[in-house]
Amino acid sequence: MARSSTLNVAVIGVGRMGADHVRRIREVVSGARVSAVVDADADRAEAVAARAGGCAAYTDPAAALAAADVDAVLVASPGPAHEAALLAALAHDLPVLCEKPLTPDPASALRVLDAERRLGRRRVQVGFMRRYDAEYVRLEQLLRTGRLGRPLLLHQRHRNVTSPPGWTSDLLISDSLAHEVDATRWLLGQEITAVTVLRPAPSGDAPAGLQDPQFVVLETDGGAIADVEVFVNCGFGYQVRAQAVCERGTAHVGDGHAMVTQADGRWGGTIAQDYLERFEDAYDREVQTWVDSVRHGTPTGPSVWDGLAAAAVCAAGVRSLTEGGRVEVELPERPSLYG
Ligand code: ISE
Repeated sequence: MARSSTLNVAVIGVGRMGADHVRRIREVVSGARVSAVVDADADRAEAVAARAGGCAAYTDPAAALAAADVDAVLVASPGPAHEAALLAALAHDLPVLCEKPLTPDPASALRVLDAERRLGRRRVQVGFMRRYDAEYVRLEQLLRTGRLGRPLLLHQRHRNVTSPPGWTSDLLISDSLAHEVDATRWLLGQEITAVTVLRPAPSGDAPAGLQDPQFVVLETDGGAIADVEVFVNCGFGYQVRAQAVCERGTAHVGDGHAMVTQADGRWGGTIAQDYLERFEDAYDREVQTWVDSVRHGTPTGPSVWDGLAAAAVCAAGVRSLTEGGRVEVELPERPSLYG
């Protein structure tokens, strides 16, 4: 693709997240346009394509990727559909931004990694958006300077208002905790070696049978310990926080009080209700950075290796949840392609 030309993006999966990315590419991001949308629901694909204008609707990802005016792919379909979409995109040597999880399990993530390695260059970026959130970026930069000494502990919180219908206890790990798994690896610059999932008494407000909340302990190869509360029916807001405890100080992000009011004998603010609101700026920055990077070469954000590492940690987490106890993470050697 010529450097100056507009990037024609096919968006695969136009449910809530994918439709928001279509809007973002149309209204916020520069240097790209949506040339195709794909969804198993033909009516939904048609409706999103009509809103986007100048865009074709497909139900079959393979047909969309074979179209002449597709330079890049954004995958926002449900996790189990990612492997097929990623392998098809890599077969066409197209750059991809794939929503998390890369794939739902390590075996399929490894197949994607092998396909990218065969191409010999990075084509895929994984949508771990915390890496583009202004507060998280500041925390990562601070930790990297070493000014507070070594990070010893990382306390994280991941709360959703309610879980989607049919949600399972495993999904609190593979779909929600996956973000904190990546944030832990990125913030600390360390790999996670073992996972222990603890099961507090479930909330009476969670659907029957759902283990919610969960408390997860992650051990790293640098000797740090990270804990994560995952609570997806907290009822009051979407809250994602991290506090690093270092040798000479602590740093805390995620309170994000944009405005505090004081009136009628009270003070307070509002809490975001979902991830599209809480991470709106981060998503904008993520997609713009991806577009800029692929227009000039290869994606620079979270890689297939990061997606595989998250899948391996989550698989260990699901085992700990179901069998109990501490489970070690099984991760192959990091290939040189991923530095
Ligand atoms: C969802 O898929 C997300 O990615 C959200 O960021 C997360 O908070 C939620 O728990 C997941 O199910």
